[in-house]
Amino acid sequence: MNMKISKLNYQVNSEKTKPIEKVSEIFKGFSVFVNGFTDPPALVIRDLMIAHGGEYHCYYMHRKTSFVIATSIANAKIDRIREKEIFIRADWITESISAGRALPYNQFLIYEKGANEKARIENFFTKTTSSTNEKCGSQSEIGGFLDARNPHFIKDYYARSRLHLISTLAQDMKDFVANLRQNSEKSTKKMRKGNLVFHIDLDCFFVSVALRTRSELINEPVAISHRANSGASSGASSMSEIASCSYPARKCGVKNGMLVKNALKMCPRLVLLPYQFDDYIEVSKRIYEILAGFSMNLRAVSCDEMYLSCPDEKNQEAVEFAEEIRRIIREETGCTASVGIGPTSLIARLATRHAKPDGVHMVTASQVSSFIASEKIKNLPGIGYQMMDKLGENLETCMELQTKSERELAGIFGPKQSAKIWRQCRGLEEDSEEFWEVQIRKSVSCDINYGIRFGKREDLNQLLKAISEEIESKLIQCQMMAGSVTLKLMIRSPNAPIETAKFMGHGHCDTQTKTINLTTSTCRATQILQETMKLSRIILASTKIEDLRGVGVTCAKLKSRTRKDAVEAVKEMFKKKSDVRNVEENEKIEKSVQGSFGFFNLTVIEIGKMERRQKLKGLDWLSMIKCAPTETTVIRIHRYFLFLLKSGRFTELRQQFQKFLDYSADLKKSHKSWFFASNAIQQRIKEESKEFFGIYVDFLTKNEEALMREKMEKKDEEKLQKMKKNWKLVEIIVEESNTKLNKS
Ligand code: DCP
Ligand code: CA
Ligand code: CA
Repeated sequence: MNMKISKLNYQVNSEKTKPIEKVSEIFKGFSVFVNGFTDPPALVIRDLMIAHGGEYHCYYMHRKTSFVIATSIANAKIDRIREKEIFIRADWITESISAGRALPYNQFLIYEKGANEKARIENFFTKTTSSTNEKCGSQSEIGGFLDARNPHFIKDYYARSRLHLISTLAQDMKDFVANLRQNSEKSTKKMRKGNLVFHIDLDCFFVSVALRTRSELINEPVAISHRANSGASSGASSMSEIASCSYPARKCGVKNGMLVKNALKMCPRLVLLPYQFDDYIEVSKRIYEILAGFSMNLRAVSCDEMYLSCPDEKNQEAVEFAEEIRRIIREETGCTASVGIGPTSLIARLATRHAKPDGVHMVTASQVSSFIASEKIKNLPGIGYQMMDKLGENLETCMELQTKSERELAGIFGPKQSAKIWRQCRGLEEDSEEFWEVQIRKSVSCDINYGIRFGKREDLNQLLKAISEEIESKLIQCQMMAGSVTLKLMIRSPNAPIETAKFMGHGHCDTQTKTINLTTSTCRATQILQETMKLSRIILASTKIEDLRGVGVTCAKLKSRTRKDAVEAVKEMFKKKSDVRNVEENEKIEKSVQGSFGFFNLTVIEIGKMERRQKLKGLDWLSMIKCAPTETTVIRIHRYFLFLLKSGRFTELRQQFQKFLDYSADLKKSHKSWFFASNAIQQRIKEESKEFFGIYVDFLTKNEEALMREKMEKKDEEKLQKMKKNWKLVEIIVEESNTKLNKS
């Protein structure tokens, strides 16, 4: 066999078979074997190698073939790789040719056994090192990726993990809704389900976000995955999963969660696009803000899905209302949402499937029994594959399930579950009290079970420090203090191999946990670190640090911070930032407040439904300032900017306010008295930022302020004197508006 292989390899490389002009000798002594789809494809690689003095092998020859050229490597395959088998990417060839020499292969490495864990796992730590990585030492950054010894590890781990992002976002949105309702009037704290429930879910969320800037792909089969490529074929061997796919792709049978390679088999035209994590966060937050503007009776489900209950909505107006929600979401985020409406959350959720994509579907109370009859059993919430399996038989629709008595069901699922299923398949399942109650976060945690190969105690301490900091920022974000700290360590089982099947994975482990109850609650990283280090010493007393494979910290017994705690925390944060940064860098500081406090105080201002809707769309101050300022217009404009300030939308505040000041100083665009009114409002907002955030949030940069002053100086001095009378008046009005606001 070896002879045959050698012969074939010889034939391919001999110039007789295919005369290829030799242009250089840069690959002299190197040979490659191509595995799977690559870019450039195998035939081009063959010609390139031969033209530049190298060899192309049709078969892999152990210890003879220098490199295997591939796009990626399946996790399962890593186990089977032999010594000296080196997997590299095809761009080693193209880049070497353009460099005029064979470049060191380790820059293009996919996997090399042993060799100091030079491997790079597909889907995870890609070669593209960020600028932060580059600064780090080489010990914890091998072959261009980070392991848990690197201080940037957690950030990197989270930034690349879509599942982590999805679960974090869902929890963030629950916190948002909880904060909103706890801070708002008593009536909304205890929410009662209304007579209609709206279930809102974005259509192919990740794809919708991607298509906002790629309108040419709107009717094409598109999917989001880690292995994004402009040409579909290069992803064909990939083991990546499809996170989200467009509706045209679904027509070919592609589904969310499917492996890319399978999806490409079904739909070779499938266009793969990369993740846009930051955009998902932004759109998700915006949608929640929009919906909170309609009703506080909100239940967060995930980053793209929520329930809204409207006690006062009439059937005939409900569809109109749903269309209004969809219109605003579309206009403000560029994404389409579908809405299902029903008398309970169960029916609303099932109705959404009929509304998709980009539609509304309503089921009235009188339609429930006929609607539910034809619904599929597997679409009922809580019914997974396992339960369908238990059910056995060929039951498909709820009507078929209705033939089973409660007793029969109890025999299969037990008494509690069967009662629920019995009601569900008849559409009788009502929302529980808890369903509409505030969902308060019970714990905050950070678990790392990847990339952990420590050599000394200090490595673990560094990771615990990073974890504690991560938890601190989470606690601040959700305005909670923790009363207990739990440390979970995963330790390699005595009989488990040191090298795990999944590269840098945790393999088979024994888990040990220890909890400590705190005498006073905390959100401080320093204290969390102190406790976890104590706990780790206890657990590791009889274990080697080299056997550690996973570290997790959970802070529980959470209690809400008071408003005072929160303001303190903001101050603290500014103090921290100002140590390292120039305080003048307003932009950055504003961002950090925005980032850490998110929606923090959206609710401090209680405003009516209509008004809130308007504020979210933006106030039409442009037309208001055409006439002389009145109490109403000054109050409304002031409230609008205050709203932006308190909801942490500083960038918008800055832009809008600058425009407002410019226009107010322009006699063509505004009534003359607005010049003073706008200044008074600016002053007031500054004061309020101090009251609220503990510091003056200067939402106009120095330059902009100087410009304003310049403009003012250019104004006719005489006119100014006349107007000064109005100035006092406006100040009083603004003062009053503020008092009213505080009372309301
Ligand atoms: N998601 C993911 N992996 C999955 C399922 C979902 O990464 N296996 C992400 C991508 C989705 C988002 O979560 O866009 C929302 O999930 P949905 O289940 O709501 O699915 P889509 O929004 O993509 O499609 P649909 O129109 O069916 O709601
Ligand atoms: Ca969705
Ligand atoms: Ca969803």
